[in-house]
Amino acid sequence: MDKAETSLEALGRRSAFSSWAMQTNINYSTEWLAGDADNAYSAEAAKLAHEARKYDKLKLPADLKRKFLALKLTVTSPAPPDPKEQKELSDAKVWLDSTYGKGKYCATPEKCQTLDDLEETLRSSRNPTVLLDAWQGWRTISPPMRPRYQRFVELSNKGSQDLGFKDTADLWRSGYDMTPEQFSAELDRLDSQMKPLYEALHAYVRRRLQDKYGSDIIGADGLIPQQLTGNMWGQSWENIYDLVKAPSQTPSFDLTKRLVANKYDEKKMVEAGEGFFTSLGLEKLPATFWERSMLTRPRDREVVCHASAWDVENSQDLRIKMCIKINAEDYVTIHHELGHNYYQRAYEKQPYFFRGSANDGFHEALGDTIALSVTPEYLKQVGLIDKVPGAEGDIDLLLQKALEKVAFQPFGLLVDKWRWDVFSGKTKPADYNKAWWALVRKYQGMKPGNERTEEQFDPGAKYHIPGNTPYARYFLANVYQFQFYRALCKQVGHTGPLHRCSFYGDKGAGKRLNDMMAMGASRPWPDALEAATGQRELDATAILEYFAPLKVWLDEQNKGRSVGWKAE
Ligand code: X8Z
Ligand code: ZN
Repeated sequence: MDKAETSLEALGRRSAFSSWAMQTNINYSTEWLAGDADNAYSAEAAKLAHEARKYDKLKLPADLKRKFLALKLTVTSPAPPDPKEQKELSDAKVWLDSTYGKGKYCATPEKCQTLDDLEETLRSSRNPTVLLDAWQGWRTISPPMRPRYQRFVELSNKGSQDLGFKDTADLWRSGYDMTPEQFSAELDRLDSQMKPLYEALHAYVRRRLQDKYGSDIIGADGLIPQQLTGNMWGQSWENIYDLVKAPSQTPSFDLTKRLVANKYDEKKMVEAGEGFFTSLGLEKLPATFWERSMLTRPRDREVVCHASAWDVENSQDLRIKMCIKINAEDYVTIHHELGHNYYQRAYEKQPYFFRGSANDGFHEALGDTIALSVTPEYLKQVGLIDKVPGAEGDIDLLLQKALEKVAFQPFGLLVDKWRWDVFSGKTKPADYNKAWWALVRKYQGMKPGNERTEEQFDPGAKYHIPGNTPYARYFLANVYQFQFYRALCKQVGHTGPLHRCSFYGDKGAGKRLNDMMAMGASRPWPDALEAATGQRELDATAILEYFAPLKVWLDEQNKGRSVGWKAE
């Protein structure tokens, strides 16, 4: 095990440098380097994990057993035994990632738009024709991915089977200190706990969209057209807050406008995020963070803009890679990314296989927990707004947050529901698109902007599919973050409605979070959760408690109207 940790740490570092070079400057040479380094790491990990199977039946100390499992799970798409196929898999991974990064919609050869441009259109346009064009235009980047994705699935399954898993989905669901079946059941349990809240929000938003765009945009099935949600995938709806805000309530402030008015640039946005973490007693980011991070889209080269946080060398080489826009959405995302960096720094001293979070949902939840503390009271403290809205503004504040968090959950679930079926073979390649849209209808209660066929490959137009990043982690994170937040608010002695709590400046809250983060992946996740919250279970009551006043209000608004939709 010591030898495995040493060799994978070195190969992992090489792979991180190559991948950073590729993602911040996509070209033939950097793709070659990234593919080569990924291949070296994956092949070594597969070899070691395969050898380690001989210890499967031994009774080992808990620590060592955990490390052996981490060794098997270290590559999310494990290399098959044949070296030629290993190389083919690594090359496919890099190609899919860079193809997404380079993706452009060219309505005419002279007019090509990147994802940032198209997302801006979805955020701000209220013209249905323009919205549909941007929505379907982005989906022109992914049909070429289809055959390669199919091959990627085959090869990755071979690698997983060689390690004793049924398929790659089985491997992904093996990292949660319970069986894969129990994990799926946990997600369904949480989903049903939150469903009434989602349905109430969905019904309310649907009506307001009808008010805006006319009643014929919604058919008898009650499904919302995805391109009208202000987001490319309908995964969060905060960009259409202006359309759905409660007319009778006091309008709350517009954070995007306040950022612009206060002359925030990209760097200042990140400094503001850092300021929250340091207020909790955590150290400032290292000087190299500012030298090596990529904060804006470069004009002279292709990059992967999807936001990510890195610890390239595990020695304070923290960086983020992001194409920041001055708006409220990116303000939250910056806190999310810095949460990853602070987590990485906290577990730096752990042995290689324990340098990770308790499970992947924890890593995604940390920064979001901080961002929940970005309350009007906090924004006033840092000078972004002049006046804190009174209690009469509560519904609007909650509505705004629900458009971000509650709206997300069905999407957070469906992405991996799709992949689990793809990896297991339940969904055949000939039905990739059909299966995707069936899940969108079932969970999101949405429909595509226009007719979709198997000529297209719409899952490939969402970063995490070509980027091969598991997605259930974000669903979990949305549950965990409210558990963390509720516990910390209790610790700082907050009274009053939960959503008005900010633990900004509280060193005790910072210590509690950091102590949990410093455990890394060394203990089963319920232990880490307990350290931070006193609870050992995933529990959606915290998110439900947060939104309880909004739920009452939504139910009133929806009285006498239909709630729900027909998915079939
Ligand atoms: O991918 C991300 C982060 C990087 S880990 C920006 N998120 C998901 C997404 O964008 O789809 C954060 C929320 C969900
Ligand atoms: Zn993240």
